[in-house]
Amino acid sequence: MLKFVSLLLALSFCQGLQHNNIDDYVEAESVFQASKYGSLWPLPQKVQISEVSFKLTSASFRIVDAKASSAGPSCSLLQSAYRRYYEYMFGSAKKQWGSKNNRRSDPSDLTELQVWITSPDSECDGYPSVTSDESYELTVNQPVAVLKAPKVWGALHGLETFSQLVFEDEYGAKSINATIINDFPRFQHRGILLDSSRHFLPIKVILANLETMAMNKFNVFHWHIVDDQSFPYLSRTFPQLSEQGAYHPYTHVYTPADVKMVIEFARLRGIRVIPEFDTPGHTQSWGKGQKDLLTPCYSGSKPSGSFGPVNPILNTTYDFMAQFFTEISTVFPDGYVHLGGDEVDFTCWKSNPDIQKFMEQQHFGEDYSKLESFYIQKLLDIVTSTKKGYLIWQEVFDNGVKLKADTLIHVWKGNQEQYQNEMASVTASGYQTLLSTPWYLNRISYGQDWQGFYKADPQDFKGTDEQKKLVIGGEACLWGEYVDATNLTPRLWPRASAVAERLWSAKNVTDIDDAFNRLSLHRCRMVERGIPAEPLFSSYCPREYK
Ligand code: CP6
Repeated sequence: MLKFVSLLLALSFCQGLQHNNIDDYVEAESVFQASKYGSLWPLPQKVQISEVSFKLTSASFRIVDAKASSAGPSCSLLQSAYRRYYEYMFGSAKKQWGSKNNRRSDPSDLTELQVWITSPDSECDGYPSVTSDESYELTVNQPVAVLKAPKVWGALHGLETFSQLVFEDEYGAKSINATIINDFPRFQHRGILLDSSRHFLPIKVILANLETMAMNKFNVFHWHIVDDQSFPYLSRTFPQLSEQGAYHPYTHVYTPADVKMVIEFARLRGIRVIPEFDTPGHTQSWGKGQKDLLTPCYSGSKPSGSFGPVNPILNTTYDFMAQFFTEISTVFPDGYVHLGGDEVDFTCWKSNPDIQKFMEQQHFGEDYSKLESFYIQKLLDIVTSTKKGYLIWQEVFDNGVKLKADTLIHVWKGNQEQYQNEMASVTASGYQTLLSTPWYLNRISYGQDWQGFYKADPQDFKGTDEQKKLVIGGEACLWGEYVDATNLTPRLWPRASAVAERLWSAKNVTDIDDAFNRLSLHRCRMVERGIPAEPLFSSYCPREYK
């Protein structure tokens, strides 16, 4: 009771919240306790759930455009979302979908969800961006439910929330409580990093991940597409990069058509695709197909035959980068690219006599981070000329590289004290920032490690309100050294869901017991939807053997 009261105080808009049917149902069925918020995940900003409930049947229920909506039948983004969510709620291949005959309706049935895009430009045919309006209002009442959103992006989130409100009563009939929800994200940038270089990730794994991201209201797919180990990106301008650098030149590559498919699948779910082409380190695979791109390492006075980071002293390097990033700027529609810049090893640069000579000419002394900055600054100018913004790992900021004011600094290193200090100093310099350090999901340990992910808050550091506003969100990272198609999904979900709620819900949504109860049900829902998400703890799912 105490917990309920404090939650009510914390979410003071929840007047009128009563004990509801979801509780009765769940308490009877499972070992975990029911939350007042059923299986909602991430928790919306404002929720009022009444004890009044309605039935939904696949025969009589439809999702339709509201008459006044600025998006009509020609908005295929919404039409395909209606179909997707109808199938999640009622199962697939229901003949009744869309047909008006044969609709019996009981007076207590909920028969329609009307989707109303209120802004004149629905953005149906556009791409989501960092400034997209993702808000929505959902009212479930008789005889119809109404989902109002300024843009399609909010409507997509509202459809997910609506589907999360539907539950089965003890006879297996679908029900929904009268509900009012007003929702919007706490942070604009809520990402997942997947790494397709250490292991090739088949397209269907990437698409399944995007589908699951939408269930968790994530909106950025950070595609760490290439790295030292392999170069699966098939470049039209430099096809030899993947011919020589992929694990296999035909089967383990992302063709232009594959990349297009990923971007469109993501767009239809309100997800941005930000590719990362990490340089000057982490580039061994680039060297296979691009002669003279990497620095030759020396042993004594002779080349050793091995190569280091990108060679920063050759004009040909910058000609290559200009052509390469011009292609990237047209292939990926998002306004940002991630340029990496992390973990540059200076050993090879130090061994090379031509680099040593260049260091002298430039008066860099023995400070190889100056050489790194020299390279990055030229790269940033090249990418700026392609009209893209950029994200970079924190080392680039740490080395004092001159950055455009709208550069996003991605914090990934250190312990809690160190990353909080880093967030403080990045924002004190006026840059926007993203946090990943506490959310390295590739790190596994025994027990409920999702609780640690859940407790981390990207605005917990010493700084002014102005500084806190520069934190635009965070990303959960799943680095690929120990992950491929066999284990990616259960390693990521539901652990990434903990990050999803931290980045979407209000700052004061921190009740770990309530989170456990909702997340357990959310995980069962992901499993029912065909996503092999691992369990949080000893438990069973309400419908797992049906
Ligand atoms: N690859 C690249 C990696 C990592 C980084 N960059 C990494 C470092 C430490 C851990 C996990 C991943 N594998 N390109 C750092 C941003 Cl624990």
